[in-house]
Amino acid sequence: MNKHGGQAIVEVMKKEGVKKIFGVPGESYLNVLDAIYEDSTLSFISARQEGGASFMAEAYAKTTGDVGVCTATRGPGATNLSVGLHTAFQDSTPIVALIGQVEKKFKDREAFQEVEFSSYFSHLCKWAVEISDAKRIPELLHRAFHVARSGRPGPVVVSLPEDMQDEIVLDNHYAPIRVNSNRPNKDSIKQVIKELNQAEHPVIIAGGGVILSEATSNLIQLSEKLNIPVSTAFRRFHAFPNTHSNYIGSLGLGARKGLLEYIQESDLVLALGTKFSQMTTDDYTLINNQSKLIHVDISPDSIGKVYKPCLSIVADVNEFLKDLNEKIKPDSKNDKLKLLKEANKQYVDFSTPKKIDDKKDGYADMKKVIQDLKAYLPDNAIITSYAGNFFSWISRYYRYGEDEIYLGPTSGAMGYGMPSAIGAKTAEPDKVVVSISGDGGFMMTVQEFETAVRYNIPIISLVINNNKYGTIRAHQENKFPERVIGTNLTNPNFAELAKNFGGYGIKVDDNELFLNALKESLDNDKPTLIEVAVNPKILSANKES
Ligand SMILES: Cc1ncc(C[n+]2csc(CCOP(=O)(O)OP(=O)(O)O)c2C)c(N)n1
Repeated sequence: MNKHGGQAIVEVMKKEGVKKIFGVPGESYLNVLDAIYEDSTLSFISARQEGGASFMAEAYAKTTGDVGVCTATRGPGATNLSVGLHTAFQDSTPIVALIGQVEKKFKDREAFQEVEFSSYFSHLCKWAVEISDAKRIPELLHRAFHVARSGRPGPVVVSLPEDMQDEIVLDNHYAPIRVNSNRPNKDSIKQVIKELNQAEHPVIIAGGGVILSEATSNLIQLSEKLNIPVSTAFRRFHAFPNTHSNYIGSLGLGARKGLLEYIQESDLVLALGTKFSQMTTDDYTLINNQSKLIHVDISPDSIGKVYKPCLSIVADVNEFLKDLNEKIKPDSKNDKLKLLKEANKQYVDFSTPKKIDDKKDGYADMKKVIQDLKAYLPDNAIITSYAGNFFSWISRYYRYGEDEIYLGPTSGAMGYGMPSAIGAKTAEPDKVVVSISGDGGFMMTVQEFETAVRYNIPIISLVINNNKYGTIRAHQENKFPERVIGTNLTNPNFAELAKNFGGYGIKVDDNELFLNALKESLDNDKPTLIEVAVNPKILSANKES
C-alpha cells in the first residue's frame, strides 16, 4: 500500500517498538504528526518546550531500556531540543530525534528557520542524517534506531524536509537491525581470573554500562564470590545496591575522600562500563600509575581514552560477568575481607547523618528530608535530579536499594529533574516517581508541570528553595569572596504556581511539615509540587563532617 512519507516514518517507528513520542508540534512535520494521529498504538506527548521534550525522551529511554523518541521543528525547535541530546550523548542514552526541515527546494538560501543539522549536531550526536528521498525512509530510519542503541548508545538526529514527507513510499521490507551481544573471548576471561586471584587490594568501578546491560545481579555475584568492594561512577548510583555490605560509595562531585584514597591505593581496578569521565575520576586523578587496570566496555573508543589498561576487553558487561562468574572460584582471603569491611563501614558512616537540625527556624534540614524520602518511598521508587548543591545531600545520604532507580544527567544539565520524572512516569506509571530540583533549575523547565497536569502524569516534584543559584554562589564565595554577581534569585510561590497549573502544591518550611506533605503526595493522584524552604547559608552537604 502506498503511503506518504509521514506514514512511512510511523511504520518504521512501530516496527522498532516505539510507543511514546515526546515533542513540540511544528508545521514542518505535519505529515508525521498526522500519521501518529492515525495510529492508536502510538501516543504523542506534547511538551511546552523542546528541551523538556528531549529530557522526557531521555529519561523514558533510561527507564525502559528502549530507544527514546522526540520531535521538534526546524531551527528554533531543534536548537531548543539540543540540551537533551547532549545529555543523551554524555549519558550514553539511545534517542532518535525526528526534526522537521526546510523544503528541499528552498534549502541553502537561509530559508525560514533553516539550520544545517548534520554540522550543527555533529558534536552532540552519534549520527545526524537527512532523509531527502522518501523511498529511503525505511533504510535510513531503521539504521538510525540501530545506531542509537548499538555499541555505546547515544542520540541520532534524523532531519525530515517538509516536502519529502509528501512523497509516496512503497512497502517497507526492512526489519529492525539487531546484533548479538558482544561476548569476551575465553583467553581474556582466563587472564582476568589470574589477575583477580593475584590482587590483594582490588576494587570494582561500576559505570553506566552495568545499568545498560542489566548486569547488576551478576555484579553482586562476582563481588560476593571474591569479596571485592564496589563503587559506582558519577550519577550511576543504582548500578550496585547501596545497601549491600560490599558497597563503598559513589564517585563524582562530593565523593568521599576515603573512597578516592581506597581506589588510588588499589593494586587492581576492574572498571565495568565506564568512560572515566572528569567527574568520576576527580579531574583524572583517580587511578595511580602503579595499579593494574582491567577495563571492560562495549565501546573500543572508551578504552585507553583516559587510562591505559593492562587488559582491555570489548564486550557487553553482562556477558563478561556471566562468563567470568561461571569460571571463577570463590575466594575469601582474610586480608581482603578486612579491607572490604572497613571500606564499607566508612561508607555507611559517611552516608549516615550525624545530627539533624530540628529547630523550627523557617527551614527544613535536607538530611532529614533525605531520611524521610528513604523511609517513606516504596522500594522500587524512581528518583530524578540534576546539577545543583541540593544534589549533594541526595548524593551523600540516599542509599539506593536493589529495585530503586536514579536518573540524573552526567552532563550536569539543569532543568532535567521534573521533565525526566514525566518521562520516567510515562514509562512506569505504577511506580512512584519523585523529582528533586533546586529553585534555579526547576524554573528552567517549570512549564512542563503543565504537561504533567494535561496528561495526568502524577509525579511528585520537590523544589529545594534557597532563592539562589547556590552552586555557583558557593564557587563564587570561594574564588571571589563577597563579590556576589548574578546568583541571587527571587521566586514565585511555587505551591501556588503548581495549583495555577492545575496540579497540587504544598509549601513547607520545617521537617514535620515536609513529612506530612510527602505522605499526602504519595496518596495524591495529581502532579504534586512540594516547595521545601532550606537555609540559604548552608550551601552543601559536603561541608558536613
Ligand atoms: C543548563 C545549565 N545552565 C547552567 C549551569 C551551571 N550551574 C550549575 S549548578 C547552577 C545553579 C543551580 O541552582 P539551583 O538549581 O537553584 O540549585 P542549588 O545549587 O541552589 O541547590 C548553575 C547555574 C548548568 N549546570 N546547566
